[in-house]
Amino acid sequence: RTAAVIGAPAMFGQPLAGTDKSPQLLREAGLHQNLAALGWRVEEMGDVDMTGPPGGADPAAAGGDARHSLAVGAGCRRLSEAVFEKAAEGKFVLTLGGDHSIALGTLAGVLRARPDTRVLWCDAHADINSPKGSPSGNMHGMPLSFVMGLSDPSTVRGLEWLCETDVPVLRPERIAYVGLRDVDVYERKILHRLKQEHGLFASTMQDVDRLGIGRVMELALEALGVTGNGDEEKGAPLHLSFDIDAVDPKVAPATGTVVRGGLNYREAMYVAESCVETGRLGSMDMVEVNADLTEPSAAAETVQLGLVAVASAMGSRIL
Ligand code: DIR
Ligand code: MN
Ligand code: MN
Ligand code: MN
Repeated sequence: RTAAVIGAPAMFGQPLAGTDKSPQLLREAGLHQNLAALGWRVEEMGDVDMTGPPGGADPAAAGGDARHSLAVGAGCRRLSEAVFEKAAEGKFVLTLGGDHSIALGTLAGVLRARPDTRVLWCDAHADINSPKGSPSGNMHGMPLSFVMGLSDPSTVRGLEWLCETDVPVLRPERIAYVGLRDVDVYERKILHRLKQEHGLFASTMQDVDRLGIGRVMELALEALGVTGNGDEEKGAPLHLSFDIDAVDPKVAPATGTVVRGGLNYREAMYVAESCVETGRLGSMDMVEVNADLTEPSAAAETVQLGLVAVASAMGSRIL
């Protein structure tokens, strides 16, 4: 099997520089060797330009309620093309962020190539703010709002391409949250409504406390309809969007929005392991690692955690 590795060194979806360095740090930590050891043929696609629109207009100049939307939109457009191409070739698509705004690009590309895709969103945050509902205006808190058709991309400068491209909307039944513990007021309203009207699966850290990660992942994958049944040819593909801030800051300190009370090391690995065990996992994002925010040893530990989470999702096993 072939894995396409795509770098998405984005930083304009949030205010802190440094997320743009992660793709290179993950590669330097031994990503390719790790994947090769797991039996993958690795196709390195290099980094997509996530800096701004062609022509170089000041990315800070546009956006309004969606800050830096020209840069985020232009980068995600290029990223979605790269992801679409590799997904359409039937390859595993691994995208290295970058902040979580890149999921706008990866999901647009994956959904276009594989319209049946289900999404496991492992994150402390819900990332489903609209530009108006967002308290921060940071687009890493908004990707799902656009991909799920809850906000109109045609109203945001830089995102017009998303309506002009043939991207199916991600329905609420097709996304499951794990790790939630920091949800904004507007997001709560949305999640409650989607839960009630569509049976959205949105689990929180309280569910992990109560049920354990094993049962939470079982319920999440059941809700998505991707429980392993041995039939590799049939069934919907699964995408794992892994925000490193889902993991407790004691384990993953180098990230922009740390929230205490997160997944421990084994719980984080288990999320990845149970995704690959479905036999349906076809793509993954690893996002929000920011090595500039801590001292070097803590940063290296966080990069390493990102790497082992990727390896776990791509087949690494204890025995
Ligand atoms: C907050 C923080 N919900 C916002 N978001 C994120 O600004 O929208 N941190 N995503 O990763
Ligand atoms: Mn996120
Ligand atoms: Mn987050
Ligand atoms: Mn529905």
